Amino acid sequence: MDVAIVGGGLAGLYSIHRLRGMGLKVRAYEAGSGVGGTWFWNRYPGARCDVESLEYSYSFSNELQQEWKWPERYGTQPEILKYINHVADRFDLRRDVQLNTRIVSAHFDSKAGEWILKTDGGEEIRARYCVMAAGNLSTPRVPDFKGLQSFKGKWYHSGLWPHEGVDFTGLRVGVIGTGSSGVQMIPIIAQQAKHLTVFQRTANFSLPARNGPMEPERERSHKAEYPARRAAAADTPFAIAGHAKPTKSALDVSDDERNQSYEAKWQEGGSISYLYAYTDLLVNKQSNDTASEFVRNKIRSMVKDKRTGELLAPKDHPIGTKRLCLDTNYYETYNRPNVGLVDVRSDPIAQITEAGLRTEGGQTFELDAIVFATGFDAMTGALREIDVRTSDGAILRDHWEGGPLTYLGLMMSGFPNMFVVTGPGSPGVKTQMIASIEQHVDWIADCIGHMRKEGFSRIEPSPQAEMDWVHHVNKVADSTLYPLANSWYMGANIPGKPRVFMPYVGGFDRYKRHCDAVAAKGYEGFELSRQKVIA
Ligand code: NA7
Repeated sequence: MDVAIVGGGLAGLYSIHRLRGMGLKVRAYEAGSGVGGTWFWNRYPGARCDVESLEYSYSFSNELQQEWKWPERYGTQPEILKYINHVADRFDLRRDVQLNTRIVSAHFDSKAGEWILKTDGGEEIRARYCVMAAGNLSTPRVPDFKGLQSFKGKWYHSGLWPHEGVDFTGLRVGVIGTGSSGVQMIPIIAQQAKHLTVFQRTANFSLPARNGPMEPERERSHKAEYPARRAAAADTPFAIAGHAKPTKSALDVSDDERNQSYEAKWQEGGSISYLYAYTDLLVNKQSNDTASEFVRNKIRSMVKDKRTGELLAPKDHPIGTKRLCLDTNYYETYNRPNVGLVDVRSDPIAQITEAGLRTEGGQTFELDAIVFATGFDAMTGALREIDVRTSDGAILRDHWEGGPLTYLGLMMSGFPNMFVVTGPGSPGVKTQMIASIEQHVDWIADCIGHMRKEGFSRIEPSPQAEMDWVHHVNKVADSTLYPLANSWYMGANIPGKPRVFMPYVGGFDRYKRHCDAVAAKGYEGFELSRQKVIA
């Protein structure tokens, strides 16, 4: 085989299509019993994309993007999964996907110039190249609470949701976590449950999604200009078109003008447009304070109970430095008589008990079901779970001991011919993800094409190029407000994980130009060789 692909989500599927189109023999290995990755696993109530559906879709086929009809402004999980399955069928991708197969190790045999992958079923796969398309938020994490095994009720994690769904009718439910997943599921579970208790450690900023049925005129005009809109998106930091580029600092305008502009964005719905209101919301604390305070005041005005409203108004991080959530009736849900909010920052969860949960301060809660919306071992979790090593002695877990090291988020020094799609050090999670996936996979495909044309058999970044890139990623992050938040971007949600800022936040546009320039300069920073392979 030419290329073994780990993962059958949006990245794995596009890798099959793109690489197979070059005449390469490829195969993707997917742990799930279906394709779809994130959208296969995250079936919790209310799961929905926070990027508009006309943007959050593949661009590689104009026919596909013209034909597909998105019923709503933001795609629901079932709708997106349906789309992914449609793509798998339309481009005949399934024949190169092996489902129910988890890759447990990947060893590079330097002499043979091959990656040898082992599956959980004991199968061995040999391939010249390995593409890691294993996802950024694909390793669900249940905190290590004492006593979980003793709990007599049922518990769930947002990212491992039962396919048959869960009916919470008449139950006393506890949701732990108020990130995007919690914020999406809480309003829906509240409608079913007899009582819902939300355990909040950190209040998150959330903006109204203003979801609704797709407006026919919006769809028509978007589709009429689809290729041009995709090109325009590639020229923006978030890879999303349609928002006027900001020209002013938030501090350059009067309070009235600023509040009017925030109000207009609030009414329009969507997170990117809000953060894109002024040039400096993510780099200047004083500017950010204006945007943060506007949302805090909205929260206070929506929640009737003053104490609850104050608890829900985030104060420990600037808006946008943790993933900004989008919601439908999140704050209003706390006005329901059957919903309560518990602050587990001031009184942390001590343990799960047979009957529910107890805090360190001795508060007890009787629960029939617990939902962990506690997030993922983000960005590095999926790769660290696989035993990646080479016959020359490199071990990925060691290489990343102090935080992930990559060049461009695409490759690691010492690990030849292994590519990562939207890896740490790339802007992936800070962008419209599918745009990043396509850009990465196209770059990888072009790189393999170049190697074949020039007769190279081996590529890896130089240690220096990798180090320079990691420094650059950190320097860019340090020039922003992002490091002020304890986010999964920083590995802060996993006890003991190195606190290193992982995504590249210099913008998709800058990053893409840089990757293109690296390729144009003969893959600057990479070591290419014509290794004599001993078969
Ligand atoms: P997130 O955004 O990582 O949110 C996880 C939430 O769970 C967050 O509120 C955490 O609080 C909370 N959490 C985690 N561990 C604990 C413990 N031990 N006690 C109490 N609360 C805890 O995950 P999501 O699934 O919501 O979203 C992931 C991404 O998917 C999202 O950003 C989008 O990109 C899509 P914390 O903030 O760490 O204090």
